[in-house]
Amino acid sequence: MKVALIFGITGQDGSTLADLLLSKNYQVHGVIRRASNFNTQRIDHIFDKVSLHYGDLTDAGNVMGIIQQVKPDEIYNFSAQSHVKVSCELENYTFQVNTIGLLNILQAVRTLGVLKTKVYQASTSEMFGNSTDGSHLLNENSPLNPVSPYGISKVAAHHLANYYRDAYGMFVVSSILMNHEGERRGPTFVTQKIANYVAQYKRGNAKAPLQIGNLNAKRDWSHAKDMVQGIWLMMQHDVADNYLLASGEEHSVREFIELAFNEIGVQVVWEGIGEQEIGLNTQTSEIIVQVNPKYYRPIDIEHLIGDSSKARKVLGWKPTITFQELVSLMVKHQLLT
Ligand code: NAP
Ligand code: G4F
Repeated sequence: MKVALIFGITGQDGSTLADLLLSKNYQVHGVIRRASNFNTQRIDHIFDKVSLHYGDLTDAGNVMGIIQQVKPDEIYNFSAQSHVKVSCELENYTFQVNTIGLLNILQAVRTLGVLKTKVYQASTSEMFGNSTDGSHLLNENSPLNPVSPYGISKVAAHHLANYYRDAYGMFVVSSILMNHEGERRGPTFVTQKIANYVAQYKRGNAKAPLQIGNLNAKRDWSHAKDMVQGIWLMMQHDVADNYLLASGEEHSVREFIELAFNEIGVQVVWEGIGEQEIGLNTQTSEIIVQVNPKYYRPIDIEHLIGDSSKARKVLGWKPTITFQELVSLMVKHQLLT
């Protein structure tokens, strides 16, 4: 039985990977943070099947102690201050968790001399910044031009992963993940915010129009289940390497909103431009979407679209859930909750 240790098991990806690893008969350990309220909603259904350890990635001694105790075959690092806009306000903290946090894992594995332990790092398409205007696909070799503290912290971590692999021969995989969402997505990311609003609107509980920032930003959106499948495959490969996972399609926030409302039989028509833009329910002329500059970022990424041909060729990975299916799954899930 393989032993896995998941940092960030309470998050979208960590909990989704835990389900996958349990289905493959792993012994699964996860690190959870002490919170003033329950933070285990995403793992409540497997609570008796996983071993949980209190921890925090910024506490090097704690990280070392957990790794020494669990002796994992595979460590998956999903822990992060993962919100891009929040990183513009919590700069220092974002680096402590996203960069120093990974360093704490790498140093622990090296110091403990458990060099056969494989380490996975969740890197991100946010590292590319505005490297493309959407006219070409980003891949593992594309330039990294991050435009947020989050992106910069993840670039440093990505380089640390490369360094530990090259300098010490450790099995360290860093995957560049394009956006991925799903039923477990955090409520402050744009897709879940939209899906949640649409369900409230359907129930007649929406008190004001959906407040939204940059409608024209385009992202390459996949489902988290497809991503964790690719992540697991990377960790089973003979050689540690970096892989980019993507659907290869980009869609705008505006398209996501239109499709989400279509799920409840509402068509959206747009009027106005910039901060004055609104979305109307075509049947009732009611304003259902309103641009709110509060959700703008100091610098936003306008296009993200990826080329995952390396992962498809080497790992045999491909996404199975389309963009349309993703939107539908998320809205249906919100309608049930
Ligand atoms: P998420 O839902 O925000 O989960 C983040 C996890 O990190 C949570 O379990 C959180 O614990 C934990 N965490 C935060 N600070 C921590 C700390 N100081 N010590 C220990 N744990 C801490 O993120 P996600 O969407 O699953 O993403 C997983 C990883 O992939 C992240 O590293 C993210 O940056 C990266 N990524 C995500 C995407 C995407 O589109 N989802 C794309 C590219 C890369 P709490 O539950 O207690 O908050
Ligand atoms: O959903 P988002 O907050 O995701 P973002 O910034 O792309 O980051 C996510 O994907 C990254 C991978 O590229 C991950 F590394 C990161 O951890 C996270 O999972 O925003 C998506 C787009 C942005 O352009 C944003 O400006 O939606 C735009 N947007 C428009 N209105 C909004 C809103 N974003 C949020 N969160 N809230 C809004 O009201």
